[in-house]
Amino acid sequence: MKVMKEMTQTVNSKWWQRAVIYQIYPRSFADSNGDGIGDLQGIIAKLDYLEMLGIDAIWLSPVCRSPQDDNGYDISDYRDIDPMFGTLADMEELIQEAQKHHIRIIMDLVLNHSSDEHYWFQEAKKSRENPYHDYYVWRDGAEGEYPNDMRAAFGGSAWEWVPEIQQYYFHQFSVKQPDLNWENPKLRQEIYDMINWWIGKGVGGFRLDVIDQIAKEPDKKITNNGPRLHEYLRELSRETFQKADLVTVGEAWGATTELAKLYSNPDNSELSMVFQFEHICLDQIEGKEKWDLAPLPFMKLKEVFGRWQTELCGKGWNSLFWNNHDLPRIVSRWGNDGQYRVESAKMLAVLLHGLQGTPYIYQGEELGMTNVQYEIEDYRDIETLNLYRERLEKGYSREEIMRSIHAKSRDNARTPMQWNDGANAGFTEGTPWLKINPNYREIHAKGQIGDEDSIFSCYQKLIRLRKEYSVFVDGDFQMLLENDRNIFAYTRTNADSRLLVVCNFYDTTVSYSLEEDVTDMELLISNYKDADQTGVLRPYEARMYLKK
Ligand code: TEU
Ligand code: CA
Repeated sequence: MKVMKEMTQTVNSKWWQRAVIYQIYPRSFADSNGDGIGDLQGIIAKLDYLEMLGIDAIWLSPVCRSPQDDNGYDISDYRDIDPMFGTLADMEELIQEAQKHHIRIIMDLVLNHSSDEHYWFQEAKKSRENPYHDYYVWRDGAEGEYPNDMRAAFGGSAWEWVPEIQQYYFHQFSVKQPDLNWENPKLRQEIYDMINWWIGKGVGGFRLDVIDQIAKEPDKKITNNGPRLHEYLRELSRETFQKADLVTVGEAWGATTELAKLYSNPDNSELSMVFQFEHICLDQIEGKEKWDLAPLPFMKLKEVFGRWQTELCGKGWNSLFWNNHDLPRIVSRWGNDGQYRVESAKMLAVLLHGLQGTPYIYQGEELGMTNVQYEIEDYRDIETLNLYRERLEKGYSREEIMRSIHAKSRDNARTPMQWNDGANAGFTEGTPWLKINPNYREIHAKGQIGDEDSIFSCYQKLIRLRKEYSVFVDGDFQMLLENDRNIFAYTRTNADSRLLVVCNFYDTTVSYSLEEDVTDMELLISNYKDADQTGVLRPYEARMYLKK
């Protein structure tokens, strides 16, 4: 009987609901040819490593042809690979080789904007009559008189003057990332054709960059969640994604639980799920920028996670993540990257992987890689460099700016992967494009593989458990110890079993009492060797129990 039940559940869930997805930032993962930049052959050489970890799919940050103004998020040819990363043949090889390792490749689609070096834009700026002109967002005006005061995410006005045609174009990100005009059905069709071409190459899905910004209406100063957004998404999905069994995840900074239920409607009319950022935006001064640091409001974090878990249950699907290529390293952020680095990295992993949704691991997270504290000369990220300049001009002190950069710079996530304790951490035989974190002599993959107490092994085990027990996928979430100021505790329950997760988020020992009787439960995973003492949690202690 029991076996039968497990089987129906497996049949009812989608592959991407049972999956764990691993994000690769290609330029920082593995360099195969010594030019200091990671590449596709480098990834192919590490597929054994990824299979050993147990992941099901790779989300690959953009590898298409690009002038790299924003590290590939400025695409100049959607149907070719940037020579820096390899060739189209390398990409096809990666898709096939990954398949042999039971890993699917998820491509990063940047559809809100292209590079200004894309053929479409080169044409578009030639004249107002050019057939590609309307692929972008233009407004008349006079030089120096911006259409309005909208700002770009990387600083400066969101409008750029093109003297040849006496018009401004709109860009939500850098000047080299002109926004595409989704109101134009011809542009939309070109995008669908391109996506179907990639589907034909056997990719397993797509991550959609800033997808909630495509329906912008600059005259009304609307960026996220424009009125036509879900209409566009349904058309996009119908014309492309629904033709294959793909996973699709949209990046949506403006998502609320209500919106997420539209995006991830189980009827498959839009996307599989979205990345929402409500938890990510908690440690900043409210109403200000991410650089304006505030301590993490832990009670709020619990409330946010709890609400997303409850609201989306059965009505949508969560993505679960602490990190990506835009965010600081979680162990340095909400863990402890000093004395308790190992314990806190594992605690954060256990907490996240027990929740309902699809977990994402960002490269190096499985090793407990940390933030860096470089001098400004050593940063490469356009957002960081612009912020530094802008805040100096505004009169901030250097110390204050560097404090923000050390805490929040995107380059924290982008330092090269630490493979071993040899030269350049085994990342490259040349000079790395971004300095390696000096702690690579202690923190590296080689030292963790096969060590059952390592962070790597903890991630490996969490992935294995997810494959073993359906309760990870479909169990109902219930928050416990709601008012506890140190502990995050919850259960997940389905017809077969029940998971209990208790995590101490802080560096002090705390006690607790639960109604749940753990004496007849199996301790599935924990981050201290002798974890038999109930009612007490040591610094960053995490335990996950199972009752069958
Ligand atoms: O990020 C969207 C985005 O809003 C971030 O740039 C965010 O503003 C910033 O990282 C945090 O302050 C996506 C990509 O993930 C990012 O790498 C790109 O730079 C951006 O879109 C533009 O394509
Ligand atoms: Ca290379």
